[in-house]
Amino acid sequence: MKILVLHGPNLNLLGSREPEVYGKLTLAEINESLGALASELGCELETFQSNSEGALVDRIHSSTAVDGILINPAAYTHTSVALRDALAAVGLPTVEVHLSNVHRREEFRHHSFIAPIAVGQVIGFGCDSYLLGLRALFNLIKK
Ligand code: DHK
Repeated sequence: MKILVLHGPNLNLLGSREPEVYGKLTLAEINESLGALASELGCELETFQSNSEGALVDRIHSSTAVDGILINPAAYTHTSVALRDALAAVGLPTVEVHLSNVHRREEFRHHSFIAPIAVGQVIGFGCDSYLLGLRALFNLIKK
């Protein structure tokens, strides 16, 4: 089983970016924790971060040898029909995650274009959102 982990814009700055909102872990540290959990579960992971909407869409299109997608679309969550359409087009089970609880934040973060095509969301638990999301996606695909 192979799972593609996608990180959206500005997540490359994790660690130094608004740590009171997004936590102190860097993206490399989050990817490392995901890698450790993937080994424990016995699945393969591929991780990709981009600040560019088009690059994320292209990566989704080329996800042919992948069984599921774990995505933190970051700001594109609230703006991107293109990302949502790309995920719908490939039709892979998708779990949406967020480090912060977007519903406790500004109104513009309350709407997700991705949620209606995702199997589920895990939000508000920092790095654990990713780990819980990976576990849930793995269990779903395994069924
Ligand atoms: C990350 C971002 O960059 C924001 O634009 C989202 C999300 C929330 C997060 O909590 O992981 O609104």
